[in-house]
Amino acid sequence: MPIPVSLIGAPTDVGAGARGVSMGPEALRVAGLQPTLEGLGCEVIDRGNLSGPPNPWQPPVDGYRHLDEVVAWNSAVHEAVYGELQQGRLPVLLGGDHCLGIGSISAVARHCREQGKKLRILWLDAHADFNTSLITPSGNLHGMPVACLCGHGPEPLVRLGGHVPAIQPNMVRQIGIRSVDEGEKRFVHEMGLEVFDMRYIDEMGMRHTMELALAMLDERTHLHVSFDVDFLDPEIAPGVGTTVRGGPTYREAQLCMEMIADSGRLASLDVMELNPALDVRNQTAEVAVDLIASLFGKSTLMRR
Ligand code: HAR
Ligand code: MN
Ligand code: MN
Ligand code: MN
Repeated sequence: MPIPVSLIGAPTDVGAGARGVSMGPEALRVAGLQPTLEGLGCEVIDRGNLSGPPNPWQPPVDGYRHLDEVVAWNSAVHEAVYGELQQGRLPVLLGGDHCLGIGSISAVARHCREQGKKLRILWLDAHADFNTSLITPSGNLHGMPVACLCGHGPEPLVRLGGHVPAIQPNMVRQIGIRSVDEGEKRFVHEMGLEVFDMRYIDEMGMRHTMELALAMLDERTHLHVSFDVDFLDPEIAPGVGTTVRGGPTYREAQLCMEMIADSGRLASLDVMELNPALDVRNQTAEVAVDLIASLFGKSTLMRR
């Protein structure tokens, strides 16, 4: 049976520190996301773009930049993602900045609670996105979604999905991390987040990393992948607002995606932080689409 996939565009950069990720959804479409997934046997509906407030480009207030706008966009994302899951479809959120992971993952968590499913979240990112208003160096909410989902953040974001906290830290595996702020580092440790940082991947390899990140999944597990494109090394993915050197190579990233596909449990996906204003001839969008193809089961040879 073909996998029913729904593409949902969320063209906003209200949570980011640089303008331009609002153009991410269209760049992914131009790079051929829909035909690529159809070529792999998926049945794809493009739902078009959500709408929400424009980016007012104001300084932070009480440690948060654009909180009202971020709440509005996340509410729209929550309803859209939840609606697709209710219809038995696999939502692919096209960001947009990573603050939208709050709306997306709170919807996934709500669906899992109602369906009695276990939830595993893979957070592929250069950043831990675990800041709070007290420790953020920027006030940008795209640096805070994991903390918000775990119950640490502004009230309207923390209770977006109706259940506080939306998730437990032990549901999350972070992979590729290499930029964590000082206060954030302490908070990640305090909350016991499981982080496979770049040093771990260097020393142990992507294969071993993914074996651990995907350990103990079963047929009751809903696997959500939140793919921040800045996860990738800037050599292959320059089109993001916050590049950090020393990320996974093209092959390491492919192996990561292939092993997730092999788990057979992928049930929802975010593709975030792609910034066409900083890209070179849409190459980062094309790399992202290549990797998403692997995530949906494209492989070089027949697999045993
Ligand atoms: N940690 C920094 C901050 O909170 C930068 C966060 C950048 N985040 C993303 N998403 N690009 O991972 O301001
Ligand atoms: Mn389901
Ligand atoms: Mn991120
Ligand atoms: Mn990031």
